[in-house]
Amino acid sequence: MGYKIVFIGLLIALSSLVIGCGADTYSVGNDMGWTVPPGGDSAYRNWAAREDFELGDQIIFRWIGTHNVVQVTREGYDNCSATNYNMTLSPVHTSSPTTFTLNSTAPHYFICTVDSHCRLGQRVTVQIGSSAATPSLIKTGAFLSTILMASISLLI
Ligand SMILES: [Cu+2]
Repeated sequence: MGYKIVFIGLLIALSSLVIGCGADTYSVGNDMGWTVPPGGDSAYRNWAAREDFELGDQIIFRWIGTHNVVQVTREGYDNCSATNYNMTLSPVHTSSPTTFTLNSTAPHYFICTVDSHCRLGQRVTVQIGSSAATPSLIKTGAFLSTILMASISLLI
């Protein structure tokens, strides 16, 4: 009987490990960091397009020099404005690094409000639940059910 309890314990540990692996951390712009990108905001569009963001992931803004980061609404993003309180969804963070957790499936918009940095391209949209994120969820589910099936067949 003892081995069954150990095995079930191992199973629970393994499952929580798999679930824990779901949350990732992303550094905005990778090596470029959070800055005025040379080619306009396409630099951040391209960065975001290459990543598979999921609920619970963390994104880190790192910068050198005078910048800040504030989460804004779509309107704030489009207008490069955080002056109206209706457009801001977070305080203006002025020290690097600043981390945000992706806690809703709605698009997340971030801008820098220093001078004309946003208009020059220092803004980014982070979109969760894109089609690219689905395969990893399916993989996790398939892996978990494989473990469960294997354990059930061993216990019987
Ligand atoms: Cu800036």
